[in-house]
Amino acid sequence: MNPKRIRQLQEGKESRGPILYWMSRDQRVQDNWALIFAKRLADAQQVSLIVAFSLVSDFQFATERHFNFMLKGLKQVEQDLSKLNIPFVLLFGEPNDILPKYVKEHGISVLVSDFDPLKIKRLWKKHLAPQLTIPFYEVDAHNIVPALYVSQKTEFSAYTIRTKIHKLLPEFLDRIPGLLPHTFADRSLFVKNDWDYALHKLPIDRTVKEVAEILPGEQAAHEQLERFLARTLSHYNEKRNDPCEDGQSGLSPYLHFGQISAQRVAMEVQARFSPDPNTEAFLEELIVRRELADNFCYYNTKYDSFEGFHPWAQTTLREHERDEREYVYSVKVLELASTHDPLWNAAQKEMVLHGKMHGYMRMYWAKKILEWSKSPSAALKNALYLNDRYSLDGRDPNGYTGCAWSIGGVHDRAWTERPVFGKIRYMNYNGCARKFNIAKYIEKAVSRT
Ligand code: FAD
Ligand code: FO1
Repeated sequence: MNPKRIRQLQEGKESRGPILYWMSRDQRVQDNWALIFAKRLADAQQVSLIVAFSLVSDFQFATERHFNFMLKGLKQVEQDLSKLNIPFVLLFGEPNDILPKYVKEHGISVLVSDFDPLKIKRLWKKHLAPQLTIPFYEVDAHNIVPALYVSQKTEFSAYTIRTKIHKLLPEFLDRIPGLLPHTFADRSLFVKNDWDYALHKLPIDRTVKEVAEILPGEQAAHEQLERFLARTLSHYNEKRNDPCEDGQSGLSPYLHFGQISAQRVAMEVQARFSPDPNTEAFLEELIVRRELADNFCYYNTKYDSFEGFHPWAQTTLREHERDEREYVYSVKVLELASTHDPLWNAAQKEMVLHGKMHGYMRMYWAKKILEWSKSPSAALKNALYLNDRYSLDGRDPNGYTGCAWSIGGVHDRAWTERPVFGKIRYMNYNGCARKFNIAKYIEKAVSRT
């Protein structure tokens, strides 16, 4: 295992006791470098290995749609781990409150976590570390090239990080070892998790219902990958920007919850297809764009605010903040998809109904929110609120970066100046009409499956 994926967050006294992998971002058994690392430690010390997940019911306004997708995936994780003699423990509460107690009660000798660039996770670790006296590690199991290794600063654009990533891919697209059943298992550590409470009684917002057509879990993720490789990849380049087509992989909910490894996806593509414009376009999104988002969120802690935009963008947007807006919509009007623009309304409805808006429409959707909000800050706030509330893949570095790209020109260049947008790239209805059949998209977006 490449040691560059591992970071020690805290030294600690060597002791003998079970190893604990606190699973958070990478919610899968296969191809999970954090789990592989924890297993290696447990094998070397000949002690048991435990996996725990700390369930936080008020996690950033997540709704039933997100929690149930995640929890059904975690139920599969529990089953898959038990076949490997590894107990999975579902804990209720904030990690920095409940993990220190769990560590002490079970004589845990080493704590392993997975990497996540988002502020909430870094805060959890910051408050957790001082309460521990054992070694505490963090493993980047999400990125192919570890985020903290590929770059130590905020990259300006895809162009700058692409060269760094491509140079390192041969080193990090390495073989991912499978997991053998754990021999030092202590059956007393297996618990009966209260899934009924978690799925049905957790005090969460249940007004946003699950999306039936996107099945949760590691197995469903691999089935989706197979469908994508068999049917869609071969025309990804020309179809991915046509929202009337099923031209994308559909993997983002699974990647967001870590139910599939991006490294596995990339290696499957490379193993089964010779490089062509379709595989190149897909790997550019899956590797460069996605890992650029982690870079942006890690090194720019204002990733979810106007102040996180580049100075040139802040200046140009401020210069046009007073411009006359033809329409100004509140977040409620946007949420109800009741603007004057049928195309925008359809995109909003697609996200609400299906939990996933087509990637091309996300750009148009966010840019219109900039055009119809009283200020760029209000626009960003509304876009993030709606995206996180209805998109299964929301609350993700890709989302913060996608909204910052659309509204604040992050990782984009300046364009010809115009009202409201200033030099931020503009998109409009006619531009869409030139690219795809709007009527067909509207019908598809609002149809119940
Ligand atoms: P595919 O085209 O099949 O891409 C495969 C994978 O590559 C994606 O799952 C994702 O991990 C990565 N990827 C693709 N496009 C991008 C991109 N532009 N930036 C970063 N990674 C990318 N993506 C999310 O995962 N969650 C979000 O909340 C989200 N919000 C967005 C909001 C806006 C305003 C914009 C413009 C983009 C947003 N994106 C978000 C990025 C992108 O639109 C989605 O990742 C993509 O549509 C997911 O569908 P897919 O997996 O079928 O895409
Ligand atoms: N991570 C956790 O460790 N505990 C949670 O209870 C939790 C809930 C949750 C709900 C919705 C959602 O979109 C993400 C959630 N996450 C949770 C985080 C998730 O695992 C991802 O790590 C991040 O959101 C992406 O970086």
